[in-house]
Amino acid sequence: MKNTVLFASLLAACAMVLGSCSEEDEARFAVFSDFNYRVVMPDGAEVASPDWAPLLPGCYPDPSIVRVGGDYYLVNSSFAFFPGVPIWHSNDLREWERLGYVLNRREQLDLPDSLRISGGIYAPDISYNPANETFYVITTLVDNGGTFYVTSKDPKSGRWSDPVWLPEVGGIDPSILFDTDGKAYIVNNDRAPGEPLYEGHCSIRLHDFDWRTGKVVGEETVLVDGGVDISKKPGWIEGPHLYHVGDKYYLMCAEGGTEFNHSEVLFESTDPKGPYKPCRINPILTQRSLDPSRPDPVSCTGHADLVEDQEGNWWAVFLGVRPYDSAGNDIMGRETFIHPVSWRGGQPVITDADEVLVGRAQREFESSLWADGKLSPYAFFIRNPQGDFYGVNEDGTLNLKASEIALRDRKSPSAIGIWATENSFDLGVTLDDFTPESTSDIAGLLLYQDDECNVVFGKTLNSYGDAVARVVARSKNGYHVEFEEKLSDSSAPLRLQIRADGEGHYSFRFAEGDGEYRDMPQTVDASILSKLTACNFTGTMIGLYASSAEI
Ligand code: 6LW
Repeated sequence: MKNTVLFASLLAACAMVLGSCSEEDEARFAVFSDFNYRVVMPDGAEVASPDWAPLLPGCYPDPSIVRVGGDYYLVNSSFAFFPGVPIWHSNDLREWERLGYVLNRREQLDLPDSLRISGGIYAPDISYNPANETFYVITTLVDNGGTFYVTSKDPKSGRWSDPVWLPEVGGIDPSILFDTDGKAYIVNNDRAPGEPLYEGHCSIRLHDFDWRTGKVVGEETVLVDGGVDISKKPGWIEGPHLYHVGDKYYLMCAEGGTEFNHSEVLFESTDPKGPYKPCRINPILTQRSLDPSRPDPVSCTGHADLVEDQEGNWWAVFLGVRPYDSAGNDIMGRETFIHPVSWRGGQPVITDADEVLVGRAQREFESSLWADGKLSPYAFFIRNPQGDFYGVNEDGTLNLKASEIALRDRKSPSAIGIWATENSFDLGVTLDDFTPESTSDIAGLLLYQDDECNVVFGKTLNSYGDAVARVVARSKNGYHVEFEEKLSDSSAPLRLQIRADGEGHYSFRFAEGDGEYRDMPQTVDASILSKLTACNFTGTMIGLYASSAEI
């Protein structure tokens, strides 16, 4: 009786919030409350230095930044997650407010079933055209359309245009320079000019961009073939940004690929279309020559963008990784860092050749998934969500439909999450109501790297029909581990908690009603979700999952 009454009220509440759950929608919902994510500072850990370590904890790679007056805006890659392109605002480069997402409408971003999790949106670039007082975000929808841009008069409004596609711009990592003479240029990574001479042989190309018509005009120009010194077979020249400073044009690129060999390099010319020559000091940022077992490392640094503050000081934002072990395994993926820029001999330099960047645990960064009747601005879904499968209720609970989509289906499962921001954290939620009817029904906490590499800790049934708390951990190469504990009261609220210990282990515990927590019998090695294992560009999504189709 209790469940029936509760469920009827939930349908009504859901209809009130979403206007879409209807009586005939007999799908079952899991009801959650008290989602909490707490960063657990390792014993003796120092809080990060205030400058940059990291600036935006969590999977926020490929940062691009622009300043207009006293307002800074910063965007990141978002791959096959929806909404797309996280956008942030700051007035001081220190404290950042999350504005939500640039691509927040289904018409702006099509992430179809089966799209690779590391496909989708790569490396957006945000810029501002004073001639029409308009912000531009240009990016690449990899595996489903290529290069496009959207515009807005006010990023704080959350209103961005529909995509304008630029099929002439190939490759990835486009960025726009609106020059002082009213002209505009798009630079991007693309394939090698001719036959590739080695693995990773790429080029940087330039197109004239007529912002009045929104079209690319003229022929493209190859600005860089290979990298700083092609005789050394430099791989993956990408992430280009063009700057006009004084009488010079600086072309800054990432070189070496976004793993341990990553770096940032710089070229200069007196003409936007070149010829460009490498600057005297290169690379201007890297940590690749350092001992991987050093304390608190920041590795894989590269893919930078520069901004000048109102006092004339220059800063670089760039991506870096804070691995939890010397092998380079990580939980957060590539995060955004910031560092002051010095000018040496007429060129910008981000870090000295021997400078060691140190990444440290951050204060709590984001602890809710929903509040005040709506999802957190950090929340996201896997690919485009299919219809309304969730509802935030007036009583502060959240309904999540146990859909017939499993994580392994490479579709859009019934899952909502945020990015893990530290190697050590406690993640918890209360499952107030969920009545599994088979061993395939499950609802609970999710740790997600991709369709194949993920961990679910939730309530389901065992083969005897008993309610159990079960952990299902899956990864590459057929890795599949399950363990469970029988529940004593299948109708009581179930509190679930996952702890990441900072050293690469996840532990699990649960409590029924107001009872004491009980530990699950095993732990799970975090490396099964590391981007090294999954070979992804992403970090670990932490959130909720419900399904009637197993995992
Ligand atoms: C990004 C490119 C890269 O577009 O990874 O490896 C891509 N380097 O710069 C996704 O982060």
